[in-house]
Amino acid sequence: MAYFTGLGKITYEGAKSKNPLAFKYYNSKEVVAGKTMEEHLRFSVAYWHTFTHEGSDPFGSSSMLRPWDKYTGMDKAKARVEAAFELFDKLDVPFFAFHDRDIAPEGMTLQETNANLDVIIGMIRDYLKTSKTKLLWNTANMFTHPRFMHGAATTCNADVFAYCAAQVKKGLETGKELGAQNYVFWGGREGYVTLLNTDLKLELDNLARFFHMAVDYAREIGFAGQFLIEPKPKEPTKHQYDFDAQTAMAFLRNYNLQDAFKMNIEANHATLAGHTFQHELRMSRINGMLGSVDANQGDMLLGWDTDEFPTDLYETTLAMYEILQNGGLGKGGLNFDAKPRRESFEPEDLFYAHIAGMDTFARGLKVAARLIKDQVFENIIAERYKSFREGIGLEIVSGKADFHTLEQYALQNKPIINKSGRQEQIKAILNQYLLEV
Ligand code: XUL
Ligand code: CO
Repeated sequence: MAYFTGLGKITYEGAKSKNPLAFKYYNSKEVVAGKTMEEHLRFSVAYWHTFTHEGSDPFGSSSMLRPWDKYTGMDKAKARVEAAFELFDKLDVPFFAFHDRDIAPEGMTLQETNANLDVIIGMIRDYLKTSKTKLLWNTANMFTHPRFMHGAATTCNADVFAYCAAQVKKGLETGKELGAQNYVFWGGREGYVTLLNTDLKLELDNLARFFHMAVDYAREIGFAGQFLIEPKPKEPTKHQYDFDAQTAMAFLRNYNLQDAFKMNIEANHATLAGHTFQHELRMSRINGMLGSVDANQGDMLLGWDTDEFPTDLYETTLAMYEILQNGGLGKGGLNFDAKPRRESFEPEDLFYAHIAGMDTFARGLKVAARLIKDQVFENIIAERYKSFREGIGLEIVSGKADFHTLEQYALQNKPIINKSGRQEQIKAILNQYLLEV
């Protein structure tokens, strides 16, 4: 049965089109820097925002009008799968992503919960046989139910740790069965609220134990997906352990997990950590750990995770610059971890929102490709750091210098001459590229 009646396939009509239900910049087959847009961008629909989220916020109840809401329980879960594959097809997106509890409701016991899951997994598996859309990643929701109040793998309650292990074990089996390209760990409850009642060392050690068990089990069952950690500094927990990319990468190295994971960088999580989106992407990239992206944006006037669809060209351009410099996202993709605003409650808003996000990233890709082709930032940076390619700078970076030789050099009292960083001029160049492509 059709859920988005009256809405057809969304096609590319070009920048002059006035049709709100058409792509203006995303032309899936168009080749940019040697690959099609579809191959570069690897868009993914987030099941939770698009099919499960009902529009509630801490002050208000559901606002979304959803054609599957006439059903309840497992019937609603099944209707959502049908609607999902209809939307994937109409938007022509190559991927989607879900949490276990997005796709099927919990039962009274874990057995019942898993049985509910199995029904929906079977349905999704059947759709995947004919659909072009594949599973980018799945994950476990270990934050909504009150059992996770003290944490999931970092709980003070060993029974909860065991429950989480069972949940992720099932998640890895699900990922294998549905051919997931990745498996995500986002630790919404992995953190603490006050150190006055927290064994910080035990919680971190347990988190590492949990990850090692997951790696071992994936290997045991032959799950070939890439493991991803999704950093976020806070919300819902006051201090989350995977605070930002640098913190998460240091944690992985401390516990010898660095070869088994990459980062899933979310734009709004970056800004909550006091970073730019580009900072988190760059930090992951230069460490060889940029795996995937949750593509959204926050609101600079609000202090929480607003999960808006990305419409800021400046941000998507700089994000695509990092992704292109990374040689692409490999098994990762651009997952729209984003929801239409509570007041954009009609079903077609789901289409407008995705079209806006896809067009903004498509345009960002083209601008970024031109910036790289012209080596704009590379030339600026090479010039700025040229003192490290000759003389004393070359001795420093080639490991020949030490404090003795550097002191001797400094004692020559040669005049130190700095040059302008030209930030404003560089931003004006970036604007030229943004406006000209
Ligand atoms: C929460 C968030 C999650 C993860 C998956 O802020 O981003 O939806 O992406 O658990
Ligand atoms: Co996310």
